[in-house]
Amino acid sequence: MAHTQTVLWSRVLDRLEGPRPPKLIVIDPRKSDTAMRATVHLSPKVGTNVALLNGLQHLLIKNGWINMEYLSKHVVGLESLQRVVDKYTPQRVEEITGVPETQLQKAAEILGTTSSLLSTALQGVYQSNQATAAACQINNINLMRGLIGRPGSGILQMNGQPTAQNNRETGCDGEYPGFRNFQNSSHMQEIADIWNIDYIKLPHWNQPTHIENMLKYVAEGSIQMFWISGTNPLVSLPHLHKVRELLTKPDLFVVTQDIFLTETAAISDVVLPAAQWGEKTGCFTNVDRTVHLSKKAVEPPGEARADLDIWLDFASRMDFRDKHGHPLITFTKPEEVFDAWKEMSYGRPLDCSEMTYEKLTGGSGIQWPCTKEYPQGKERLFDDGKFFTDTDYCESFGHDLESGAPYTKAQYQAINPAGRAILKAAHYKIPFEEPDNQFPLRLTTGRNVYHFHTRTKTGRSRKLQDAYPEPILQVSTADAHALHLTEGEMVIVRSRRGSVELPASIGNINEGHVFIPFHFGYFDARDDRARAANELTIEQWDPVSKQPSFKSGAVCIEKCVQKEDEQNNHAQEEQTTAVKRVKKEKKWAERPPETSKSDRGEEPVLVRRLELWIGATHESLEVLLDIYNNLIPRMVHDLEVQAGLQVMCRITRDILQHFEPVIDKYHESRHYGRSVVQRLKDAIFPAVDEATDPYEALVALQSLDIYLTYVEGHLTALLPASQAAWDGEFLQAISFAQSNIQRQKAWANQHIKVKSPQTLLVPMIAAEDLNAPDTSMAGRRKT
Ligand SMILES: Nc1nc2c(c(=O)[nH]1)N[C@H]1C(S)=C(S)[C@@H](COP(=O)(O)OP(=O)(O)OC[C@H]3O[C@@H](n4cnc5c(=O)[nH]c(N)nc54)[C@H](O)[C@@H]3O)O[C@H]1N2
Ligand SMILES: Nc1nc2c(c(=O)[nH]1)N[C@H]1C(S)=C(S)[C@@H](COP(=O)(O)OP(=O)(O)OC[C@H]3O[C@@H](n4cnc5c(=O)[nH]c(N)nc54)[C@H](O)[C@@H]3O)O[C@H]1N2
Ligand SMILES: [Mo]
Repeated sequence: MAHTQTVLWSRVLDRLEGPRPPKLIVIDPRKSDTAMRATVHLSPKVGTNVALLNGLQHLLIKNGWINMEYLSKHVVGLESLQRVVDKYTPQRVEEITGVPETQLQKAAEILGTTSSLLSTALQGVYQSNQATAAACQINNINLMRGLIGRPGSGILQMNGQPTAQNNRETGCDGEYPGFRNFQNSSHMQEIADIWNIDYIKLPHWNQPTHIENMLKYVAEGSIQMFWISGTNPLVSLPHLHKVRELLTKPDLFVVTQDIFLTETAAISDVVLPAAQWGEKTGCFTNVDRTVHLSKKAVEPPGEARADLDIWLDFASRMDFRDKHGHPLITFTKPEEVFDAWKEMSYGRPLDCSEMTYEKLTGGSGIQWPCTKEYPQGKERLFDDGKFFTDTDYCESFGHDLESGAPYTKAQYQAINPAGRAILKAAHYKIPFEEPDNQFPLRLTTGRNVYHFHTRTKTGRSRKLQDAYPEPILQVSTADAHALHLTEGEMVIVRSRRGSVELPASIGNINEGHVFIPFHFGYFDARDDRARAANELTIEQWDPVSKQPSFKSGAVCIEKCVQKEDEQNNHAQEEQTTAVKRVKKEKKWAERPPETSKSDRGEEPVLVRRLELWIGATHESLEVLLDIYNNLIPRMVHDLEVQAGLQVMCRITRDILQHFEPVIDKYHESRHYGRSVVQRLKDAIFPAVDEATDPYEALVALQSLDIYLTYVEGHLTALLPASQAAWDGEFLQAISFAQSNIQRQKAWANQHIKVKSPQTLLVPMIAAEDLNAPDTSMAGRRKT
């Protein structure tokens, strides 16, 4: 906080220096400037936040320091949380995190006995192992104590950048405008209505595509143009070697929109010069929901234009239309955009409908919600213990914290929060890349107060640059000693992904850990050393938030100066070669597209794989009919099943009928699907003439269930494809098929359940061959 949230920190310092100073608990593997002021500094191993926070909750519960009255009225999930944190005794927590038991107890006592509690977290949580799971545990602590929504108490789960919060609010950061839930069709319909577009044109089959997936699509070639605005990925994304390779692919067209010629701009096909904050008008939101209006102070230099003007120009050239053929985007200046946003925010938690540019001028901003009820904004949220968790209102149904899979509406309703907060529990899991003999140290990366991110601005400010002129490797005194390192000595740091060459700075970090600030790329480098922290980092991300794990990975250190007879160690930067490569390979980009085609030889034949998938779906349905007609009756002698089979055939034929127009429209190629489906059928349905054993009937029904899952998988993929194709009839046909395959699965499952107890529990005359090594039905039949 002392380095990165300097406004918040100055307030903390005020209190610490004032009368009745509060107690400060800091959790950080480094003895940071924030930790220097802590009453208790817990210094866990990088990546063990969940274990530590579970340990604190364990002690809160064990000591009866939780507010049962608050919990019973306003919170759900206490029992499952209790079951999990029960396992995190101080002793076990010490084993996992390295934090001494007594320290943990001291911190828990402060948390458990304080009458007010403000919690804040940032990237040491969100960019570390189990990011979302850990962030939830912080919320849990305030909730268990009932210390939220009152003066002096609350949770500041911070955003990093001044514009990060409003990005999230408006839907530029992996979610939908106004905290709308993509799994809630009325939320999606609201957006479509406000924009006056057809519902199907709103992509909502999933959360928006996150950056690592975008890079994957670049690699696969399905993204051919990449527009980068207001970010400098060639310094800030993990595993830079790979990012550089991808963004300099000869057939990728890269547009960069920035206020400076960054490392990323240097490899781009087109650079759009943007105006920066003082040169344009717009709003941003603080962590306490205060919306500020920032007015243009000076004209942008040269050809630079405000981002908004660039987007609007693009929109008008693209001639985007709404469903009535009118221009989709009608606003021309920031205030009109703000008015449109007010409409979009209406009725949502962040309702700004009563805000105006006029109200935002002169004072010090207004907190949302700003509505008829709260025309000057609302100071405090959750003061009534009501949370935004109603099924129809909530932003998300939540996720499986370990796998990241979104919960369904039904799963959410089973928790039934109905306006109560949800305690989410999680067990500690070890990080993906743990140290080993080859890479024995834990890497973490982050910031320094003098620089902002990739230094496009602070690197150009003489005072700031001089205050912190180059990156360092922070290493513990013990490790430095073991490696015979001296302060300022040049070292090479290696990971499985790359290496950097930096001077060492010794002390104030846990043993076994190293820290590198990620600010330094290559735009102002004076030599050819690799020095960006992200040369080393791993492209892993949190399964829920999709934020990269910048605080993770294993590295080793080598001295630069070797013994006399050996060559000195050196880590060479790759940015310069990347720029040269682009200049050479992307020559086509400077010519008109016609020439570029012939330049690349013959036009490649483009194939779309939808035809294959439709063919395979069709094939799987035809074979399903075969299975019903031929196989099942031979294996399941059961009147109830026989009768049901007629129904199943009818349902399947119905699906096929609805599917026909799709085949006609998009065409199909059945060859590939046919060979797969035949192999599957042969594998799961043994070749028998007639079977009478009830055990075999059970197996046959299970095989049917597997087969139906195979059919269903095709539909799972076709549904989002039909949405992305903006084809309502296609979508209808697939939805129809999905629900009707579901019906068939329900039928098969019902019969499995009916048969299983009799078949599995009641002893029958021993079929010796059940123990034979070949346990397949066909095999047993032979013996
Ligand atoms: N001066 C300055 N201020 C900034 C920025 C900047 O670049 N420069 N950037 C802004 C932005 S966008 C952001 S996101 C914020 C980031 O703000 P912070 O999150 O405060 O900054 P970081 O340095 O990334 O990480 C914070 C601390 O997390 C610790 N840490 C690392 N791994 C772990 C772990 O596993 N567990 C725990 N408990 N701690 C760990 C690190 O040692 C580090 O001290 O700063 C904002 N403010
Ligand atoms: N290893 C490691 N990597 C990290 C992190 C870490 O802790 N460790 N932190 C991560 C975090 S939290 C963040 S937020 C990212 C930051 O990563 P980036 O967003 O890539 O870093 P910035 O340097 O802020 O890049 C912003 C770019 O926008 C430009 N710019 C500034 N104002 C404007 C404007 O008004 N319009 C336009 N079009 N451009 C403008 C700047 O010149 C700059 O090139 O880095 C991430 N990367
Ligand atoms: Mo950030």
